[in-house]
Amino acid sequence: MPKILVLNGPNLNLLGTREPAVYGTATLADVESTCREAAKAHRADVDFRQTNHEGILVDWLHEAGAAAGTLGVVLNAGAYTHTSVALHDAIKAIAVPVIEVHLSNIHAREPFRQQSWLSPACAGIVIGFGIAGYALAIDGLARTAPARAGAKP
Ligand code: CA2
Repeated sequence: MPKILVLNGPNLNLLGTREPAVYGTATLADVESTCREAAKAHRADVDFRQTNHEGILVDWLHEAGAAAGTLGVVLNAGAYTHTSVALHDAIKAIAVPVIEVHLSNIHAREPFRQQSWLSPACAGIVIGFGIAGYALAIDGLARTAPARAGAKP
């Protein structure tokens, strides 16, 4: 069965505990269920992970690039989105599509959140749809991955 790797970055383990006006009330476990449900419709498996460490996200992206049968990666890199050249380079370095997801519309927030170092390296972006954005990203990956196979610039 094809696999979709869903990677979550720093502080997303705290989802649902604070700032409901910005991030909603769903927890990361709810995000995982949403992803599994969305992937099931495409007969794909989900490998769902969270870390607070930038280098671990880099390692996981490399792992996705090396694994056979990975349809793509859904990545919410949290605050590393706005700082990490290392993640930009890792996304560029792998031949699987990476979809950047954000719960909130980062362009409608503080100026420091309006810059993403990841967007130029990603195959697609889903921003501002709350946890539904993860399902939209999985849907987009599953619909476009066959056409993309081996075609990442
Ligand atoms: O909107 C998003 O998905 C973000 O990636 C979330 C990150 C933020 O740094 C990005 O700018 C945008 C932060 C996630 C932290 O989430 C928490 C939620 C509740 C309580 C504590 C942290």
